[in-house]
Amino acid sequence: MRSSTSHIVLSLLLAISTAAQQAPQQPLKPLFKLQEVMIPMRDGVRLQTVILTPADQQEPLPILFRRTPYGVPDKAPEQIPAAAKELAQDGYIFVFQNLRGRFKSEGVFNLSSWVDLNDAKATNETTDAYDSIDWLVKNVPGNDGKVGMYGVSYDGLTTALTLLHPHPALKAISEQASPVDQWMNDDDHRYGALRESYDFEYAVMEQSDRNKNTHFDFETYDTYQWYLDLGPLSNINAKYLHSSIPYWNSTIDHPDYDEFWKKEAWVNQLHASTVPNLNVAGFWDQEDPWGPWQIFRHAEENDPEHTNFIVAGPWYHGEWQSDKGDSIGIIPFGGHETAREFRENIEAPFFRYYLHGKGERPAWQASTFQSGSNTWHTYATWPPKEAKPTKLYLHSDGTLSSTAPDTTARTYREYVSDPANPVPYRQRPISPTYPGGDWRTWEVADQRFVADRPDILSFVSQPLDRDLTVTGSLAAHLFASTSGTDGDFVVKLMDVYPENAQKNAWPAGEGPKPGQYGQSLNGYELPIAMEVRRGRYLVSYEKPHALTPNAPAEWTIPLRDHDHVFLKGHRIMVQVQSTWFPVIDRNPQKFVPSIYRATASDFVPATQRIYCSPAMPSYLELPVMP
Ligand code: PG9
Repeated sequence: MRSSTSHIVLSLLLAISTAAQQAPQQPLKPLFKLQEVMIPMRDGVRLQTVILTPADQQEPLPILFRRTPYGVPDKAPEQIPAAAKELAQDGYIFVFQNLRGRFKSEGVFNLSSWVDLNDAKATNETTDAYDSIDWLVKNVPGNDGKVGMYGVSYDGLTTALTLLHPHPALKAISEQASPVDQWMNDDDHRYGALRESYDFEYAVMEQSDRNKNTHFDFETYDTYQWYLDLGPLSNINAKYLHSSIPYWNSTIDHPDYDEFWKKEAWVNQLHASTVPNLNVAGFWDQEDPWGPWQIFRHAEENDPEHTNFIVAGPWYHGEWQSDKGDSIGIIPFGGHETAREFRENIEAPFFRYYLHGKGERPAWQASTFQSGSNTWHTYATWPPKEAKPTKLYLHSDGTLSSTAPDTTARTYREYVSDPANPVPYRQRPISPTYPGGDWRTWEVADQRFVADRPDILSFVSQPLDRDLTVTGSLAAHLFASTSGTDGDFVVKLMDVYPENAQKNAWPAGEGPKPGQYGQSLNGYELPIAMEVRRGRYLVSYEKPHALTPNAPAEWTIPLRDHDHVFLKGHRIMVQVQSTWFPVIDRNPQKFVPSIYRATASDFVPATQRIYCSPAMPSYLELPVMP
């Protein structure tokens, strides 16, 4: 599992062990001294911690600390991997710690973000970080009393949770792709719609065996087929897990946004930038694209010292810690090595300023690598004030334009959504989420793979006569109805490349060859933003309501923050569908008290309508830059 594609979590030092395999014949001079310790927490539980001190250390150094559920390095690195090169040059003592209940760390791993600041006796990821930092600055020889924390995803979450009660020695953090509220968005749900394959496979991975990361043993390679054959979700426990995975049990026991999930939503307790913090977000992060923006906005509520920053780029989950980051899927970044550039020009200077007291603090609040134009940008505030909300209307003839519908002749388009034949979220066969590599880039997959489905509506613009730059938060507003009493709508906003795009995108001799990956950039339908909403939660997240059959209702579907240029000659496309399987569980389309207790006969086809009339205009709202 350590090679798990999504988990850049141990990139810093696990990559070092990989590099060691390619070591030249001569034994290399040791770069670090490794020491393993068990650090006691306030309740007596001891956490397995590995300290890597530079072998040639000349002076006291700050500590860079990372807390993970995925395992710590077991040997000192012999080479510095790409992801750590820029940081290592500045000089740090690197410290890695397994969370409670993982590997040799004592205690129980709850897979929880719950922090009760009012309970003085409680332990959680905030107190464990606090106690560890306290121990480290008092016990690690040669440290200078300053600590930074950083990490991607779960390690980003443990980093971000320090914001709720930081130790005084913690001087800077970079929380990268951290989730904040697992019911509302990111890994496990999208506005209450369950990320079935992710939630299940992840819970199994982390809670089956404390000593390793476990991959569920699918009998069928194409997991689309496996989840379809599974039938109702209750079969996961009935047939496979037998209630042995606590996080999966909690998911099933708490379908709605109840106290359980509200306690997990730690970000609601954050109202200030309590430590200089550099948030990092990927626009195509297939796991945690939303949390970083929430942390940024919450910390922004009180930031008199201007220590709250965000960086975002056209990245899959953790891509900014990969070697180069010069493309995503077959989409090139115009010759930029965005991952290296991020680390060299943003991440390392950030820690250098706050931990070594050298260089400049960032002169911006937000920085992005903008897709489409393939250029770095900085913004004094996010979203930039110049961006103007602009509507793009869906028309009943399948077009998309800035003109509102004016016809009353044909007021809607419709399709039948059948839970027995759900739209695959990516090209089948769909391999298990981990450890294969294809999960990483599914969000940039050419959507032509679903072009022939009758249960998807497409709306497409004319080729653009000039570049259209979209910077800020996007949303879809649909007027929609279903013949059922529950249902989902998925909206996808796409950038459609011209038919001759391929030859211009990659330098001569580089890039995919015609037919490679079965794809070409010619006519490519690139998703820019995609999201789902579930009908039962339109009125209230806490208390689900049945929909009234065939009654149009307004659906607001947030599409998150983006920075993208739709280039001249490209077209904009919007697609609407009602299944997205198995990344999103199937809605029975008949209202039941809990979808997770639905039986096979509850799943029924339904006719879905999208309205495009003067009285009920469906549209996307885009923040368009002048
Ligand atoms: N996306 C993973 C995760 C983070 C936090 C909680 C649960 C899962 C990860 O890649 O670590």
